[in-house]
Amino acid sequence: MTRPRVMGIVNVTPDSFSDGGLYADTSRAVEHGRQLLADGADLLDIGGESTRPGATRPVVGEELDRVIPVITQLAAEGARISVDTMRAPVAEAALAAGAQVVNDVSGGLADPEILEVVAHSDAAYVAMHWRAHATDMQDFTGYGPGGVVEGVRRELGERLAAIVAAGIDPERVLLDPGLGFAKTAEHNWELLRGLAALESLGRPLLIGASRKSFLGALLALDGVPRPVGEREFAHAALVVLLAQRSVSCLRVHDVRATCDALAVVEALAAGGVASAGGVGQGDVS
Ligand code: PMM
Repeated sequence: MTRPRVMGIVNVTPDSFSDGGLYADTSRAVEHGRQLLADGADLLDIGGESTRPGATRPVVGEELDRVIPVITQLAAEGARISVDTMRAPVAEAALAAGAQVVNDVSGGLADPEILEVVAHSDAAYVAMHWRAHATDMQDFTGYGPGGVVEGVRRELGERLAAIVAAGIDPERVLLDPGLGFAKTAEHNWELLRGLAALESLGRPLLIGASRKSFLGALLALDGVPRPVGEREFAHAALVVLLAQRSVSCLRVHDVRATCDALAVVEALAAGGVASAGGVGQGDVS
C-alpha cells in the first residue's frame, strides 16, 4: 500500500460550488496555493472553469487569464502543478508555464486536440469519466441494466483506448470515476463501493469527493444539505477508506484534514505505508 498523493484544489473561478470567488484573483489564488502546500499538498490542481451543475463556460481567453499567471508564479516557486482544463490551448499554455499534469474532466471528449497536446509533452494525464458539459450533465445519469459501476468502467476503458491511440503512453494516465458528474448521490456511493472494478482497468485511480453534494446530502438536517465548508469530517472518513483501497491521488480542498486522516492510516499500517515524501513524475503518471 502506498500513501495516496494529495492534490490541493485552487479554483481561480468566481462560481465554483465549494469556493467560488474566494481565490478568483491571481494574488489570492497564489496565496491559497502556498497555504495548501504548507498544509501538506503534494501538488496543486489549478482550474479556471467551474464544473458545478449548471455552470456556464468562460471563453478561452478568460480561462487563460485566470490560470496562467497563477501557474507561472507557483511553478517558479517549485510547486508541482496540475492544470484542471478541458481545452487544448489552455493545457498547452499551462504546460509551457510549468504545469506537469493535465487534469481533463472530460477525458478528451470536450476537446479531442488536448490529447495531441499531452502526447507531445511528457505530462501526466488525468482522464475523468464525463458525459456532458455542466449546463446539462445531470440529464445524462442513465446507466442501463449493468448499473453505474459497469457503465463508468466501460466508458473509461473506451477513453483509455482513445488516449493510447492518440499516442499517450498509458503509464502516464490516471483514471477518475468523476463523482458528481452525470451521477446521482447513490451513483457516487456505488462507485466508491465498486472501485475494484475500476482498478481492473489497470491504471492508478484519482478520486475527487471533497465537499461534493452527496456528502452534503448524507449529512443533511431536516432536508437541508450540510453547507460545503462543513463536510470535511465526512470526507476525512472517506479518505481512510480510499487510502486502504490504494487510490493513488486524492483531489481535495481540505488538505490538512486529508493529511491528518492519511497519518492515521499510516500509523495503523504499522510502518507498512511508504511516506509520500515528494511527488515525482512517475508518481502521478
Ligand atoms: N471535480 C471537480 C473539478 N475537477 N477533476 C477531477 N479529476 N475529478 C473531480 O472529481 C473533479 C475535478 C469539481 O469540484 P470543485 O468545483 O470543487 O473543484
